[in-house]
Amino acid sequence: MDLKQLITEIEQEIAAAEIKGQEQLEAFRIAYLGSKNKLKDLYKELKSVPNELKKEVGQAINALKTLAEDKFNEAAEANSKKSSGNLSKFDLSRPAEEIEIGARHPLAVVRNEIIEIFSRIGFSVSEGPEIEDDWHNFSALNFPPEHPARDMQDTFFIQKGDDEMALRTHTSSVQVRVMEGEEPPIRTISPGRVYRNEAISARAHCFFHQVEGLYIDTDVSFADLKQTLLYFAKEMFGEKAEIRLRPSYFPFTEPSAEVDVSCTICNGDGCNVCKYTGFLEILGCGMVDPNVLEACGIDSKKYAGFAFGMGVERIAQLKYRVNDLRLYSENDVRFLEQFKSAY
Ligand code: 2U9
Repeated sequence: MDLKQLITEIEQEIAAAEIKGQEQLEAFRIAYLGSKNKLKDLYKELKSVPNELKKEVGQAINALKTLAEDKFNEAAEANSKKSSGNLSKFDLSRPAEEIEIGARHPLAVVRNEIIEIFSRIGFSVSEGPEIEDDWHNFSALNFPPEHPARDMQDTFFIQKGDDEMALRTHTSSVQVRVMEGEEPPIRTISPGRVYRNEAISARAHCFFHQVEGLYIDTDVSFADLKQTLLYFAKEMFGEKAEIRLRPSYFPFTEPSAEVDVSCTICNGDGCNVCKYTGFLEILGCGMVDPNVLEACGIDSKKYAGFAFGMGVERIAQLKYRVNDLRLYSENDVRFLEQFKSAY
């Protein structure tokens, strides 16, 4: 074996060793300075070196040992500097970075605001199932057997064993359940998700959110309904808000009306948001049809009631000027972040 060549190789190895961390430093120490280091083997080989060369080779191996020690010390020093240097980079008195917290979804913000407004005048909150039977979604609400809403094209139907169920098309079904289970006076709102079999576009979605209200007692009149809705409009859109009612038709209310609020952009002067009418449609309402009261076990001779329903997306759209319904369900943070200050 060419001992000199081996010495040169090890010399190069040591010189080239890049010692970056504590682990590499320890590996280097074991290889060149440990109890079974490579240099020891060289010393053993020295025996077979011819006498006249022993001195020279011995000095070369000694030089290797010194080289290894120097390299080790140098790296150890650099390493300890680096770690103490790191520590001094920390300013422990510096205030922590602000933690990014999420925001409520705009629909939740608006739903909560609607709930708050009606709780202030004594309405409770009722919730119920999203998968409903025909009775609670349609029949009890006075939908005739051939009503188009009962069609596959408008409603999602689900087979549950032998029973055909529907994804509720409105939260009126919850209020049917309340009337079946409670004696008047009833004063409740039901917020929740509802489903319609529609193609998704900027103006329609296959699901959306409603808040419906129901008030049943002796001597409830259309004037009570109108004043309740005026109170709601002013709380939601501001003291200047006015409402107007237009006659309409729903199977479950008689008489029925659609309610507009004075345009939140131009205060009724006319602008492109209200299409120069000065008003924006916000909800539907009416006096509960006596057929509905009777179907739910309430004596329509003794009691009367009003009901109303609104789309949460629609109210949020008017409050925040959202021009595309799809934004509500796309989870795009650029949209959602804009509601960080809302509660
Ligand atoms: C019962 C009896 C009657 C709730 C009502 C409306 C009118 C209405 C729409 C507004 C926009 C649905 O979200 S929307 O598409 N709703 O116009 N809803 S009266 O009437 C009821 C509710 C429950 C027992």
